[in-house]
Amino acid sequence: MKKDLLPEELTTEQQLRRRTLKAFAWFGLVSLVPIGVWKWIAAQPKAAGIRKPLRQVLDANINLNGAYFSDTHLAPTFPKGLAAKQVRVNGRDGLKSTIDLTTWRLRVEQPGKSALEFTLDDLKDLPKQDLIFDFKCVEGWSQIQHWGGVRFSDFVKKYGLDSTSKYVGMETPDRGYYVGLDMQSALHPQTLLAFEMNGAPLTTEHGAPLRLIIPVKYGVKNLKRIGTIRFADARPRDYWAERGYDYDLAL
Ligand SMILES: Nc1nc2c(c(=O)[nH]1)N[C@H]1C(S)=C(S)[C@@H](COP(=O)(O)O)O[C@H]1N2
Ligand SMILES: [Mo]
Repeated sequence: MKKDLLPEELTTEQQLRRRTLKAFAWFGLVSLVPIGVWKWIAAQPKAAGIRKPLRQVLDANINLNGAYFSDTHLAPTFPKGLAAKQVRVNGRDGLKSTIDLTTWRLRVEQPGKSALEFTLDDLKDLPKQDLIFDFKCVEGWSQIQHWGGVRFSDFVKKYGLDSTSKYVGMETPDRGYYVGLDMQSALHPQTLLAFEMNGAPLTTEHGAPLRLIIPVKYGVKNLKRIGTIRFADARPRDYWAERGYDYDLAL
């Protein structure tokens, strides 16, 4: 019988061949496991058109997404000095008519209740928040921007608004632009009703007198010039969802 050579007695070529064979043996063994697992998955019943074990992985991912932007998971914030001085302007839907800031009121509609109206001063009674974060547009640009306003959740709490509805819809006064938001995102601690940009009152093109800033969503959901906020269990209409975009547009 041929003597088994110690590794150091082998030529480089022999050592290489040995290692390759070893690797192939392991590869063969390991690949048997996934085949077995796959056969088992394929034999499982389907849930919502997908084999149950795969569906469960999907569901786990969806739950993870929810947890990612829960109260304890915040979008990264930056020091004021990093905020853009020239803030990009994008989208003028619902902003084409002129607006009289002295007569403007924020209208709030809730199921089974009469509509409420708020002035900007009513909002300014709440604790002011500054938020400097990376604003992201689906068109592919992002910019570090500095916004000031009050938490939507503080507004809901202070005026006892209906946080049990599934959705919140927001519209411009002329109804030319409108968005729908799931309640969890609306109540996120970084979601602001903003009346300031870079420490100064909002300009018309950035949504004066009041706009939405919602860092857990793409730019399109950050509605400028809010006229009405509507609480509802049915999914509110959404301008860009009607034009083929994903409804959630979560980051
Ligand atoms: N009323 C209104 N709000 C709007 C839009 C719009 O067209 N009309 N465009 C959205 C989009 S696509 C983006 S990226 C942001 C841009 O906000 P900015 O112009 O302050 O940068 O506003 C969002 N809010
Ligand atoms: Mo956008």
